[in-house]
Amino acid sequence: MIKAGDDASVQEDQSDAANRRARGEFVRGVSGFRHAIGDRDFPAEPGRYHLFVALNCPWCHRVTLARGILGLRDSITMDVAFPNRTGEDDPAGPNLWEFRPDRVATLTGAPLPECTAETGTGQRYRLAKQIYRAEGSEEQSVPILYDKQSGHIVNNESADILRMLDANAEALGSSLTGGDRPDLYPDIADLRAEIDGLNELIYTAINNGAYKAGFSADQSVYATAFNAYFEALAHLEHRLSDGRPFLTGQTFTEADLRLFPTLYRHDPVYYVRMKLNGARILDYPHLWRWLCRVHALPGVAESGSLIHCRQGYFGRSWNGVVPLGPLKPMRYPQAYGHPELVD
Ligand SMILES: N[C@@H](CCC(=O)N[C@@H](CS)C(=O)NCC(=O)O)C(=O)O
Repeated sequence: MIKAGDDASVQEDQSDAANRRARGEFVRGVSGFRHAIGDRDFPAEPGRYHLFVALNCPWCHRVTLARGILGLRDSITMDVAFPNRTGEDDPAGPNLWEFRPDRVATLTGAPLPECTAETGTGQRYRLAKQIYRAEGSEEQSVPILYDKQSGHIVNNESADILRMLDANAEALGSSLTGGDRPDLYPDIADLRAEIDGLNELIYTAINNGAYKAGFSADQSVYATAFNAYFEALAHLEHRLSDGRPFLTGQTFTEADLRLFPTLYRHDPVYYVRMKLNGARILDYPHLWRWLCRVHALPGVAESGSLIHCRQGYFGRSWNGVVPLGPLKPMRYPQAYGHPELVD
């Protein structure tokens, strides 16, 4: 059973969550579907599994990255929700992920070509919530890994999904063989311990830390998250300062994959939207070169979309007007093609 477990690298401590939320702290809930490909009910087979994602969601970005990097784009189908969830006027209620390829994005003034209808269940549901309701669940989050054959949700925890796609890539029909397919979580005890340690720092201070800063309505909670975020960036900048290409050394691992979605969003989105204006990634030469190096890896660039990120993070807040910057030193994501910008 290949799963990431429920430690601090996967989910937040839920103790006293209601009071913490009442005091203005953003506390992320936990995922309830934790089956695994490889279980008796969910054998690893090509073409059997489907992903429901939103491209602005950094947790979904983990699984779209794994699908792309591991050569699984043809054997695992995927639907993409519109980046903005339903509004107050929606008959089904607000804050629900919607599969509406015709919906117009304020940023572009047109529908978003990556958005799809819901094609995984055969029911053509409008809302992700309906996929959960069919299982008797009140959850409503993305990503969702779905079994098209049994018509059941396998898992909705990105840390698990990424780990099980890596462990079952060959049996799932990866188009990459042997050395061409990265091993994201190599079975080497010391290296796994190092990856686990990085995962915990990156999840608590950076991936979820960004939300703790941007979505908390309490100055001291924000300040604690802000400081922890930039301390973690400084720590990782130092870790890369010995010239290693990736966080644990010569090879790209799960720790790199987990860090990428947040740093990809930092300069063009989080710097403004999450009030993380302590510095840009451009101000960290080693992290900038790492970001450009990962962005250039096969299967990475097409696994994300800054248009969806901008539309999603700004499209419903900030009176729906989406900031267009940064323009200097150049536009994003084009800037990720230029590691020399920090030379
Ligand atoms: N722990 C989950 C978190 C997933 C999550 O929080 N997704 C957000 C989108 S960024 C969501 O759908 N939130 C809506 C909700 O939970 O109602 C994972 O990593 O997969």
